[in-house]
Amino acid sequence: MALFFSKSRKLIYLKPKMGFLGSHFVHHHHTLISPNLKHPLRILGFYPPHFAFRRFESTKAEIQLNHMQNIDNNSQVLNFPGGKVKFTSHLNFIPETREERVHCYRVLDDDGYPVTSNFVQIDKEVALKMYTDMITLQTMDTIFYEAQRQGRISFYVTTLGEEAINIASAAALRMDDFIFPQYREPGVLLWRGFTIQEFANQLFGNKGDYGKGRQMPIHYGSNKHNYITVASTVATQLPHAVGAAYALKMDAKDACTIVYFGDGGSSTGDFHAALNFAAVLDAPVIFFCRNNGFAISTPVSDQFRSDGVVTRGEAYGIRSIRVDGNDALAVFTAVHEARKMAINEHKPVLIEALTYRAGHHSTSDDSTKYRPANEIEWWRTERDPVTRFRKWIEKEGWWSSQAESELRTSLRKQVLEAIQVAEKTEKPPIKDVFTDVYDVPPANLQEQETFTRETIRRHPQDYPTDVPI
Ligand SMILES: Cc1ncc(C[n+]2csc(CCOP(=O)(O)OP(=O)(O)O)c2C)c(N)n1
Repeated sequence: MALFFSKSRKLIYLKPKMGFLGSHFVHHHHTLISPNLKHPLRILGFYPPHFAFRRFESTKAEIQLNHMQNIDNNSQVLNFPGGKVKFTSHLNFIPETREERVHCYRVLDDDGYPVTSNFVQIDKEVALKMYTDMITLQTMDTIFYEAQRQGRISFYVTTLGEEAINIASAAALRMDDFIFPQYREPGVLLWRGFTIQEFANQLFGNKGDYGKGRQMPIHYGSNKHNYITVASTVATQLPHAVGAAYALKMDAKDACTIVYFGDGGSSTGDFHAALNFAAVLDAPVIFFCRNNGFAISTPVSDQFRSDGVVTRGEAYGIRSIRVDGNDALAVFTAVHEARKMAINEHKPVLIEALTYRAGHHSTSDDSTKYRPANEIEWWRTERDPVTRFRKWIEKEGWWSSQAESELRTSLRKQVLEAIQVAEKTEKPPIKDVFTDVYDVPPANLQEQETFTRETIRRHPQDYPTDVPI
């Protein structure tokens, strides 16, 4: 297809007769669809009275074309494919930011007092499980982190500062909903019943690990709990969650998917592809962004120029909300409502939870090298999500100092015992390195297995004794 201007400045459009690859052209004159000021023809100084754009010969294209030609002159509305658009004579560029940043929904103030009654009520039993799981998460983080420092495990990532996000979002979901985690959401798995021993088995890569010791520590996963295994590659879980959500919709399941990611993850191509697919497919997926201020050492000021991540929802036609990620009741309410919209209306929803990564990125990081120690301290003391939730349950009369110290003592014991058991449990056998990918292992894999076994036979002293051969 080619476009030319005739002497009368009418746009002439050469239509390939045999479809878009054809070489035989015929001339057509078409009615003007008044281009807006951004149109290249205007930039060139042309004001063609007639303009049309036709792609292929198809019934669909024909219908679209008819729509485009149907301008309602009275109301100055363009019937554009996808919906009507009003014309304007104002040369208004949409500003890059709003005058005011998107507000952040919260329920509890820093002292644990509800500032609104506009939230989903939770009963005592749920509240106490939420609090217990937050403390369990904290205790696991403290002790497993130490175990890494002692060289007993190779790597660890804490969830410090993001306990409310983990536990409250999990509490607002149902077991049939599928979880697509990044790596800082073990609390969701904990909420679903994954035991401290199961966490320890994965960290130590022993034969109790469902990944058979083939992954780095913290790459948890559990079929039983609808928790898709963590992938190191940032944000690859986003398109997966959309596909799974679409499948749930097709199967008319009363369930949705939720996908967690960080502010860093929102800069990947996968994020954008996932949001767009979810919007056009009406997939029941909750996009949960933990905006914790940093992607390792990259602060959000270097991550994006937009008002965080929440504003991106609108760009893709997705409902979105910003919540205080350190307020368990706000997180619970937002996810609870988002789940209803996702399932009942088949709508994706984007939640941006503002929080702070109060620990280092991982055991391979020292965050004091790129952010002030007093900033970390302020978030740990003044804005700690666990303390805030504790103040609320205490005000409700559901918790006491005695219950607190009993819980902490018991959990510490449980985590230490789990480590001892995990450490003593033997590793998965060597053969597991070579299984589970191919039904029949290809020749090169068989060669590698033979080579590994021969090498171990020749140098037994260089191989761990707790890996069965
Ligand atoms: C595709 C990809 N790029 C880079 C990395 C290295 N990497 C691991 S974690 C991380 C930061 C991610 O930050 P964010 O998404 O904000 O999550 P947070 O760690 O803050 O929870 C990066 C860049 C990776 N694992 N995968």
